[in-house]
Amino acid sequence: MGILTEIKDAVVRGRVDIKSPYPPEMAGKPGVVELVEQALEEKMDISMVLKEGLVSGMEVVGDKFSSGEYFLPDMLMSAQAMKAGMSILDPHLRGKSIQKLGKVVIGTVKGDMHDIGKNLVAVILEGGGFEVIDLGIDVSAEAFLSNAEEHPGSVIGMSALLTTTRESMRASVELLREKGLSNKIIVGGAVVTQAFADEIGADAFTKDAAKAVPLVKGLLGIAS
Ligand code: B12
Repeated sequence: MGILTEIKDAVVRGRVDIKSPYPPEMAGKPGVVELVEQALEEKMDISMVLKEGLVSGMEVVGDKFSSGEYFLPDMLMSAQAMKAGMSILDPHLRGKSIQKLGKVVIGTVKGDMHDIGKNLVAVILEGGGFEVIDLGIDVSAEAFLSNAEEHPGSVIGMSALLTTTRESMRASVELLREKGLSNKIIVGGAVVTQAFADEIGADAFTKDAAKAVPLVKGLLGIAS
């Protein structure tokens, strides 16, 4: 098995590290932590480790949850494994950019606790040279509004992973527009599409965290 497949498998099985007792049948075997460290030692491309290892593992977890094979605790274990892997990649994704190109305020919308994708976008934007203010999860429309007012000219990033919380995203965009704020808004998350982004009046959308950097540059009129 190649290292990327091993990382993917460890995410799917929720194996955090070698010391973890979970899952019992993998006792003593390396987890995401050791495997990601090994991939970095082998100088593997970081975006491949991210996309083909960690993120593709989470896609399988989502499918297993949809089909009823996985339950909430399984999804949680996998999320922990994914987060452990991300924390190792984090300094590499952040890069060494010193000059700040602009500010992005980002958060997961009200009612939604999913933060893996949002965190990834935040780290990649920081790596791309932006100052990122992370409001966390379950962010109300009012909180997006007050932060947009506090940081004029910032781009507002919103993430939603649930069909139900897409409506919180709509409400947040509407509130900013209603109050006449000119901050540009970028949206994303598993349930968001370009069509939905257009429908609610967001300025940009992407599925791909890496594309967030050129998109935000575009919104701020910075040449790529
Ligand atoms: C991990 C996970 C969880 C974890 C979350 C842990 C955490 N800290 O985030 C836990 C176990 C807590 C969880 C809970 C629930 N979950 Co859940 N979860 C997932 C899972 C498996 C993976 C999500 C993930 O992290 N993906 C990896 C990241 C990297 O991808 P991503 O978030 O999509 O982000 C990428 C892009 O979308 C984009 N992006 C994301 N945000 C943003 C923002 C901006 C500005 C931009 C530009 C881009 C961008 O960039 C990222 C990188 O490419 C998905 C399945 C799936 N395939 O999405 C289900 C899923 C989202 N969950 C689902 C459900 C139903 C739930 C629960 C309601 C289950 C329950 N019965 O309680 C609860 C809801 C809790 C709540 N109120 O939020 C459903 C949603 C169905 C729907 N359409 O509404 C899914 C799709 C599973 C399924 N197939 O049914 N979940």
